[in-house]
Parts: sequence; C-alpha cells; structure tokens
Amino acid sequence: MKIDVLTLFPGMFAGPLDESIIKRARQAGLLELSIYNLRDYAHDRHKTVDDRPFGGGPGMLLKPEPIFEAVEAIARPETRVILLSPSGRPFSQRVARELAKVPDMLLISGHYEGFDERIREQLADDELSIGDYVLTNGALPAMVMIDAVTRLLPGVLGDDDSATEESFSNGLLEYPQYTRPAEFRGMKVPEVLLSGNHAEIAKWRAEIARQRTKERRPDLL
Ligand code: 9D3
Repeated sequence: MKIDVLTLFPGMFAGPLDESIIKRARQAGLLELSIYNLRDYAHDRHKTVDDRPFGGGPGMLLKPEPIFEAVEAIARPETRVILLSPSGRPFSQRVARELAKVPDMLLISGHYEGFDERIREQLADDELSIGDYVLTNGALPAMVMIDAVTRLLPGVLGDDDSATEESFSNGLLEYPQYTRPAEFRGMKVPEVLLSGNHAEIAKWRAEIARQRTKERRPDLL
C-alpha cells in the first residue's frame, strides 16, 4: 500500500514510523510512505496556507489553493483522500480494516484551524477523527491510522501474531494473564491457571473478560 501524508509538521513523522513493525513493513516494500509539507504548495513568498473566515469569527482556515494543488500533484485517480479533523467520523478497527483494502491513500492533516469547506466538498472522500479529545494538529492521528492500517496489511504481522489477533477478536476486553514466577512479592497467580484443567481455565478467562468488559466498556456488550 502507498500512503501519502500532507502536513504542516513533517518533522513530527520522523521517529514513530521508523521503528519496529512499521519499519519492517517499509523495508519489505509492503508500505510505501511519503510525507509532504503543505507549505511547499503555497504560492507567495511568505508561504501562506491559511486566511481569515468570510463572515468573521475566531481562528484561521486552511486556504483551498495549496491543498487543491498538492492533492492534484500527489494523488492518483484511485487514491482515497482523507481529511483528519475533530469533526470527522470516528476511526475504528472496522475503518482500519476497510482502509487496509485500498491501494493508495492520502491523509490531509489539519491543525487548530479548520478547512475551507470546498476542500471537503471537492477533494475529500472521507473525514476521520481518532476520538473525542482535542489535539493540537492531525499529525498524531495520521500516525495512529498509519499504524493501525499497516499492521493489517498481508504479510506485515508474522503468522503467530495474526493467529493471536484472531483468537482475541471476540469483542470483549482481554482476560488477565500471568507468567513466572507463580508467586511474586506475595502476589499469587490464580490457582486455576496452575491447575492444568483447560476447561476450567477457559471458563475462568471468559467470566473475567465478561466482568471486565461490563465494568469498563459496557458499550461493547
Ligand atoms: C474550534 C473548534 N476546534 C475543534 C474542537 C477546532 C480544532 C481544534 C483542534 C480543529 C483542529 C484541531 C486539531 N486536531 C486535529 O486536527 C485532529 C483531531 C483531534 O484533535 N482529535 C481527534 N482526532 C483528530 S483528527 C485531527
């Protein structure tokens, strides 16, 4: 998959995407990632990308011209163009699975300023938020989405990780797990896990997962 990012803060992307599983996916050619600086598409010598809203009101808006020209330069006809903003529809594992099927996506990261509405109407195929909290800009959300989508691409996770993934996707929170030692600073591992009785262990895990989900995430039940 090819993922392009258009951002005012390209420097934020150095680091998080150069580690671990994402790094391996890039080296293996499973993910091709390019970061573009929106300012490079500004026209004037001050590299202006924003302006005041018609009708008044606080804040500034991202101007249409630099974003239109950037998208025209970067995107192919099949590219999924996605705006990142707090007003977007919620990003979720389901959305990540959808996006993992597209050949090409362009993430356009906003910041505290909004987008001129014509960018939404003409250019964007979708608009996504990663949750109900206010960040300073869309760079971290872009990295969150890249991470969530990349690990779903065929060949990125090892076979063992993929199998583990499937066995966990029962819609509940995870049950508690322990490793050695069986007693640590007076804290004992639950007896049932040491019993060797696999039916009892499965029952215990299912029960605690259900209790925990009811307590912490009743919306999942
Ligand atoms: C005045 C209204 N503000 C919305 C609450 C404006 C505003 C604040 C912060 C507009 C953009 C931002 C920066 N955040 C993002 O660009 C963003 C975001 C987020 O803040 N939370 C969750 N998901 C996302 S995706 C992009």
